[in-house]
Amino acid sequence: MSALSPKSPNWLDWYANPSEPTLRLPPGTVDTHCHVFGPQAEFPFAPERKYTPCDGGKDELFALRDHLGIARNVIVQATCHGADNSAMVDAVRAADGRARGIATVRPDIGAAELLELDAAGVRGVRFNFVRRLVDTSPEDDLRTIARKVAPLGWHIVLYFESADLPELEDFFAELPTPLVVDHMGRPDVTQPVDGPEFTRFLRFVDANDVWVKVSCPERLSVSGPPALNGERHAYTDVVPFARRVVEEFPDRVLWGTDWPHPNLTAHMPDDGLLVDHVAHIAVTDEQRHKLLVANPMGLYWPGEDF
Ligand code: 0GY
Repeated sequence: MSALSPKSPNWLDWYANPSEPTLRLPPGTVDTHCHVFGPQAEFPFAPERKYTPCDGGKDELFALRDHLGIARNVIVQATCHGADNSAMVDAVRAADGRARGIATVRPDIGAAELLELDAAGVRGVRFNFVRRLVDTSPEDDLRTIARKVAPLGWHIVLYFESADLPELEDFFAELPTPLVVDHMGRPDVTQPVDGPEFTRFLRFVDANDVWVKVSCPERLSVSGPPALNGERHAYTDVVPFARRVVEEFPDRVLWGTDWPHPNLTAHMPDDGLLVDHVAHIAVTDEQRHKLLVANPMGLYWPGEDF
């Protein structure tokens, strides 16, 4: 076997002992955005990857799920695994119906392979436009993929920087599947929540019935985590953005941990605190039930009881 690659310089590992959340998640809560990394010895990382992470496999993911009071996961293919979906599919299969997957595929993927992914629990593909993570994909290739996955009833998960939305918006609007946007389209939270950039994003969401993950406050925040003084209200500068989306689109918002939190540079979040953050962005029981249970169940486990 070839030698294992060392982690990227200054890589931050996931938080080993997350706190007990103060917020009790409603039964049936779905974490719609998490990843698995390897383990590398079993599932090697892709040669074209832009980073080499620490291991973060299915056993650790399921342990976190149980610790936080989460019922189900949607495991999104991480770019460090390229278009080799084996680690993600292995995790989804091992979850025994309690996980779905989002794959990365190439345009030449065949019908049999797509059906195999579908049978394993994959329900969508991710199109990634974040330049530090992937080489650019020609829009024609993405259209081909979209055409192939649409008949399966899958959706497309879009990951982009907010500054790139104006040039991508028309392409997104033409896609033939439901759309889900990661991390609220990565707003610049130093801008006003009613400023032109976020207003444009909200218009795009409204016009195209887009689903929005109000995830990753730790990635978007400039104010950062709380001081280590027992305060559990973190990432306060992101709250107005997430709350606005939850209030305007209560039936199309989704939440996720983003564990194992790739490519963070300043700090690694305590996943217990990320759960407590939910109470600040979805402030009523009804909002939280939609965000955490009803919406993701409708999208990923339609027809199943919560
Ligand atoms: C995220 C965000 C990032 C990375 C990936 O697949 C990935 O590598 O998604 C990032 O670096 O912003 O959603 O985990």
